[in-house]
Amino acid sequence: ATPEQWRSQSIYFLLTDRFAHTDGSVSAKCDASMGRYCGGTWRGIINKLDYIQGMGFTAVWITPVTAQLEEVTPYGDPYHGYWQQDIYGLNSHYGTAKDLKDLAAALHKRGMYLMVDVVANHMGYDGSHNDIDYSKFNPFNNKKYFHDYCSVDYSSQGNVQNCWLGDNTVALPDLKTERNDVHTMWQNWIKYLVKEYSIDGIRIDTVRHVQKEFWTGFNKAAGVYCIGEVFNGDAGYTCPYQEVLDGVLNYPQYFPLRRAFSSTKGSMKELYNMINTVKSQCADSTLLGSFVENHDNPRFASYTDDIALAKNAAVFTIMADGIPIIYAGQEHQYKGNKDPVNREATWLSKYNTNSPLYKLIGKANAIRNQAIYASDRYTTYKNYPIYQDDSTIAMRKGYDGSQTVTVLSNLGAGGKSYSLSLSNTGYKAGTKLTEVITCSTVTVDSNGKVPVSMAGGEPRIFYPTSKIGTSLCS
Ligand code: ABC
Ligand code: CA
Repeated sequence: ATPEQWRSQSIYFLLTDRFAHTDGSVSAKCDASMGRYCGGTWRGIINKLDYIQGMGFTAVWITPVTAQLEEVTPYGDPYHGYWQQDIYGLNSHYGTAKDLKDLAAALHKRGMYLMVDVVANHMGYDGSHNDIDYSKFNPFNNKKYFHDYCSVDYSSQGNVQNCWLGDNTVALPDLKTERNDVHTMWQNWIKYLVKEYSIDGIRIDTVRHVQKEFWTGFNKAAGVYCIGEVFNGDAGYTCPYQEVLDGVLNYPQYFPLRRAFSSTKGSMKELYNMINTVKSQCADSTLLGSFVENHDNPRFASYTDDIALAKNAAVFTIMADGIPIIYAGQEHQYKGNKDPVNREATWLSKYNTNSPLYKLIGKANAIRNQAIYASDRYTTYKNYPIYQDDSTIAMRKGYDGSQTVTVLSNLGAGGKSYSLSLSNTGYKAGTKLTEVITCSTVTVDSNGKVPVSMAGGEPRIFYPTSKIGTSLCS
């Protein structure tokens, strides 16, 4: 699928090993701290698509599918998929080629997309850089395809690109991506992978560790939307990667977003400012990936167990610019505080569809999906922050008459009740609006202001009642 088509999707991100067993077991043990395979499969995902679609998601991003190192390392297994050795083989722990193809087909039957994570920066090896047996890698079966060893030091970009991630326990041999043959081998592979497994989009790992020029050709060869991981909070550093890839994960937004809502003292101003910074520095904020959790960072609930704060963070993620990404387990307030314990198995929640965040995420995705359905330009309108005070932020997205207005708070569940009279929403005086969290209605006043009642630190999302359709709030 194209960038244009991806703009309107909403992504559920999961680690294949941690999402679902083939038999749907909810009692299988999984102690994330062990770093071992826990038994999730592609077939397991197929059997749980109702659960994912029930939250309004339209796409699933799965961790890498390639064949991995086979040993049990001191860090455990490559259950996450980032320690590959054979890029043409599949990780048999997740199932067969047929299972993966069936997953794509099952998603497509529902009108959903499959996004697959890929790594082009490195291979993985059980041991130190001195011990590498290069013949184990396919097709990069010779030392000549790799940079000489040095360990990454983030103070120099050349070093970040040409030195090795990993360590002496698990080495991540760094490919000589500037070689023409390596470039061609990667392009041939990504073309093959996308076609063979009917993949709709690609998430690219460790993008900042490969020279920018590499990605233009790689993205083109993939022929589908590519979103790169540039793990850096500085928009000035991260945005330029959108000149070589369709999109990047919105790490610049991630840090202020997490800080704004992870305590009642978080800064709304910092978040407000970052919305504008990203809009001005990135080529297209509507093609970025919006998230507040992933498998590399502490879970949101490890900072606070306040449910109202978690709701506001999730609603921001979904209603801001770009493609929302929710990390499996976020809907159950999982609270693992770092790699590897932030990779808890989803089945341990028993796939509870009544959890407050499961329902809230479902609602936010539903109103976003409805806004997109009602106006095909909804997603290209750039999120406009219209109001901010010490504990509130309000933002508008969508053209006149079909815009959403989202009002968020970080007062938390104990937050006082207060009212706002909101300007700059663009709604005409007299318009009837539905607030979709409470399913109540308000009328825009004669001065064009929207009366907003905040309470208990809960988020608010407004949308014209005439366009809301029948499934929400009826
Ligand atoms: C394993 C064990 C860990 C153990 C570790 C040494 O080895 O599990 O317990 O501590 C995979 C696995 C990991 C595994 C690693 C290494 O491989 O998932 O479990 O850790 O073997 C991607 C993936 C990630 C994956 C890899 C490797 C890359 O999402 O899951 O890890 O294929 C860097 C990379 C980034 C990478 C991330 C984990 O490390 O750039 O691609 N993610 C700074 C740097 C970033 C750096 C980050 C974390 O630290 O700038 O480049 O990311 O190390 C902000 C700044 C940021 C700054 C942050 C910390 O602060 O703006 O720039 O990030 O303010
Ligand atoms: Ca590199």
